[in-house]
Amino acid sequence: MQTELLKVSGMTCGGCISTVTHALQAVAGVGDVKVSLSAGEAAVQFDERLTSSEQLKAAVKDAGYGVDAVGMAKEPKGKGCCCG
Ligand SMILES: [Cu+2]
Repeated sequence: MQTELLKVSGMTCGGCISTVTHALQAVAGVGDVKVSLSAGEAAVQFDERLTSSEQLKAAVKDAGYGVDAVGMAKEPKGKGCCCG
């Protein structure tokens, strides 16, 4: 297992946290997921034999949020919040 820290943009409430958390947990091989709204980050523990950080990022994007690896953060430009 390894842990990837993703920078997630567009999260504004607890509903966003659960949307992102569930999207990541739906990826095969993902274990523990910890999403921080204030930091705009998701710490994802995953089995590198089953998935990759690219798939984790794709899952976050599919859920409607922006994502970047830490250190490559850009301005938020996601589709916006689950709560409008
Ligand atoms: Cu929200």
